[in-house]
Amino acid sequence: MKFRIARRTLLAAALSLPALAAVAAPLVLGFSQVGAESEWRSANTASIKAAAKEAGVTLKFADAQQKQENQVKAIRSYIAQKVDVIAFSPVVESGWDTVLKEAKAAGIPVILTDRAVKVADPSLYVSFIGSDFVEEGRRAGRWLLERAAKTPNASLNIVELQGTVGSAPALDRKKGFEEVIKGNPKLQIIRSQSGEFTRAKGKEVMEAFLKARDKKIDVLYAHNDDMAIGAIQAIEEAGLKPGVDIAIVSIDGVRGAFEAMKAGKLNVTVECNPLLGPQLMQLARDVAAKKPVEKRITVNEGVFPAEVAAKELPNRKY
Ligand code: GZL
Repeated sequence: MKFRIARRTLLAAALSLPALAAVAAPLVLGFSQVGAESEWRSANTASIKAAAKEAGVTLKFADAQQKQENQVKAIRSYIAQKVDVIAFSPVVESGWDTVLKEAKAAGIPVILTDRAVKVADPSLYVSFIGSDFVEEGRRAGRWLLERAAKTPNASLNIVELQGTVGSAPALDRKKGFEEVIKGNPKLQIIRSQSGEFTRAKGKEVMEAFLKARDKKIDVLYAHNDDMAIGAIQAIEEAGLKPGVDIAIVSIDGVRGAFEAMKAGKLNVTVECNPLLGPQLMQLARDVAAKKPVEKRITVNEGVFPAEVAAKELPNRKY
């Protein structure tokens, strides 16, 4: 009798093995995030966390507080934990070759999200999913060209709040904007400085721009909405009307920008979509399953002038 039960138990166990094997262990994704510097970043983090939960992916998440050394530490810890895939949004473009070589040597594929890196060997990452920042800068420039064309003979002095020094969005948004306005005698950038993508620093730098009274400021070009919102406070405290005395063109398309446009304090925002979570989870699964993936995946984005802000605001997802 005993023998028969044992045999039946063994048989049942043997039959269930393929079923067990079919329910593979959840994918483990190690993610290093830039920080929590802006509304855009918060929406990006929320999208990644929600998508991981939805996809049944085990997410290990680290906030680097905008410091590259913290991202390198986080990537090294994911290598030590032998995660299946590593993904990160690199705070700056350079300085990644060594740690990405360590990930490659450990056989762990790396996905770039949001921002790009400059590395000698592009095989150090399998795919980069994120916006085209040069095009975002061009879109900001094109909006200003159209506005300038409506104000005949006016020459417009532009001040520029750049993003984080050395970051792909700061470098590329500057490049795209200048590509469009160059050669136009009516448009000149008279001052340009980093506001580090934050409201506080954006306000502080705009205050300094306003204090240097040598040239009238007609336009602010901000590399993200958070710096523009900080600058709006500085402009108001200087007794000027943002969006009227100083036209403001910005990038991201966060809720705060739509509210500022509704209030007549911001003139246009160029969308930069932070909701990359679902695409990242699918990409991580495909990479883990060794399926071929696109090296460069971009996201669709629009341009939202103040005239459409009120209508659009209820539709915004971030
Ligand atoms: C752009 C992203 C930038 C946003 C900022 O994809 O890297 O970083 O424009 C954020 O708001 O801080």
